[in-house]
Amino acid sequence: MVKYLNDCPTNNTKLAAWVEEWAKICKPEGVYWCDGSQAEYNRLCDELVESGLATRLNPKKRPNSLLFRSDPSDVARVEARTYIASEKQEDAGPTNNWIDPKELKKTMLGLYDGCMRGRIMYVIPFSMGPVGSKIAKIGVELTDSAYVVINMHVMTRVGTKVLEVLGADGEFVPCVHSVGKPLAPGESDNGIWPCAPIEQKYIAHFPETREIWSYGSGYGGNALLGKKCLALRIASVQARDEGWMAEHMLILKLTNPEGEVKYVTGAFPSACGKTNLAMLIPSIKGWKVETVGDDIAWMKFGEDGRLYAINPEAGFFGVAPGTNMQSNPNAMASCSKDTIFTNVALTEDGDVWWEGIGYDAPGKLIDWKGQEWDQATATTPAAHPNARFTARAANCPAIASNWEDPAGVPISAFLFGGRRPSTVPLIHQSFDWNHGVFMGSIVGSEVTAAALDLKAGTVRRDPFAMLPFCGYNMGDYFKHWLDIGKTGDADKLPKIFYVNWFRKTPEGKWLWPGFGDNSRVLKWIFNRCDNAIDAEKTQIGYMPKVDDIDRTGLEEKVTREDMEQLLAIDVEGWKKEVEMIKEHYKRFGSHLPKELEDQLAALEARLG
Ligand code: SAT
Ligand code: MN
Repeated sequence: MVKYLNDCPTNNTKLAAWVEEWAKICKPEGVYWCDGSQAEYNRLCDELVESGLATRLNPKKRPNSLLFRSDPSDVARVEARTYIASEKQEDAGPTNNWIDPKELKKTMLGLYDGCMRGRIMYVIPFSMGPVGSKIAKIGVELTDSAYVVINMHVMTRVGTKVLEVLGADGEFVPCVHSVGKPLAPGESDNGIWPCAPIEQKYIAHFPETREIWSYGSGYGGNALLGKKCLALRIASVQARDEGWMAEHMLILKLTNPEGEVKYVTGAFPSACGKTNLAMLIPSIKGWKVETVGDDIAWMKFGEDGRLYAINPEAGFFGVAPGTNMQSNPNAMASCSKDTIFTNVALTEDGDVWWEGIGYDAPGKLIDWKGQEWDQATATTPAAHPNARFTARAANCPAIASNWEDPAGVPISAFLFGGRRPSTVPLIHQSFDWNHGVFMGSIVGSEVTAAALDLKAGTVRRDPFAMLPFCGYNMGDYFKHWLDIGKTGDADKLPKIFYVNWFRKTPEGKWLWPGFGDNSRVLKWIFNRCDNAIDAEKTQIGYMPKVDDIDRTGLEEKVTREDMEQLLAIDVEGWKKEVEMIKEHYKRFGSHLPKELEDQLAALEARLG
């Protein structure tokens, strides 16, 4: 017998039956339908504090904010336990883990059987995108984690209003999540983050049936199923089938001194400063950058033939370490209140601290493992390097006033980039759409000596920054990008650019200051979108002339000679790059589109 803790608020019989079915499998103590209200959020926060899983921060320092410490084994997405269980292995492609869906379901049903004993099953109806937007999608997540519920409250739009849009026969993506730690009668978590051992963790996607099953982890992208699982892996499959785009991209609004506005999206591998770029404060006078999204963009063609983007999320799940008043004051403001912190350090006066916050630890701390920590003697970091803040987008001072426009915003430019100390210049623009798709397909970051399994100087490719997030064969995903170019009108499609903030001199000195000064490159991009400025046609694409990047006020930091280096074409380096791209492309076998092979051959020919 399923026990319901509140009345079923939906007349969607499919949804009600699905919840009942899973309650019978997971056997929770009770089923609770989330309404998405502030009262519900507050109540769950209080319960989490009472149970010892969360610490309430000093309201004078961080109003309405909590700190969680996860299990040390449950601190990040686990790509090795993330699966695309398509019917055919070929459809998952060479970059995804695959298991036969029948076999995986059998294994996971064994784990789900009784997995919520002693816990509540929360039913979270959520909308990815503004509620009711034509671009938005509805999901429903079942979870036995109140931590997941409060994070979903911040990261998505949750509750009754979503059920109203769903109606009696609307479609939803079913998402099942359990921390995988049933409780015996009388047992409690005792303040310890519940999760299952690594070999029992599964983050599973069934692209044909558009289902998400997650088991054993309570953390981030493993557990907040609207984010990477739905908004990227499942949505990328839907986008392919329906002719739109689900991308791992920030969205920013750029206004020039004349008040003209353009919207730009950008895909960068992790640790390339995507959140910082989305929230940057321009160093050039009269220009304004505002944030629409920092992680995911869903784009559809509008009636005028342009691509319109929405941010499917409602909050930021940002990396705390390294975030400070210099690198990202807007992110600092976003997490100044109403924030859920995970795995940062706690100060004596009930505030948070992390490495790279911009000041020394104010006295002794409690580190992310719950141990006393003293900066003078510490040998391990106080905050986990992947410690996070979950903050409301509405609390970001740079959030664009129209960030929730259900119609989306029209995109003028796509940016790609990675960490490339050599070879790749500060900025270059594609000749056309297909050349831009080529650029996206070769995105990557140079491996540093810190990654033991890879040779320093080699490039770890992360096409379109989608490597862990594409829900189908990545070769077919390249083809989908090419198809979008065929559907769209060349004049109306976004222009495509490749940026590299990470160029170094041969001696290892950074050539470009980055952060707010990236606005200087955005200015060139803005003007190129209007063809308001000429560019030089080079072997690798269109490029600015040395004086075309505005260096006003930066002349000493970045000299004309530095600029020449930043914009130089390293023909030998690019020839080596071509060989590396050949290796990279081999992986996709017969799924690699001919157009990309042609692009590579053309680049090789242009290099001479
Ligand atoms: O944990 S998340 O997947 O949400 C964040 C990330 O890994 O980029
Ligand atoms: Mn991301």
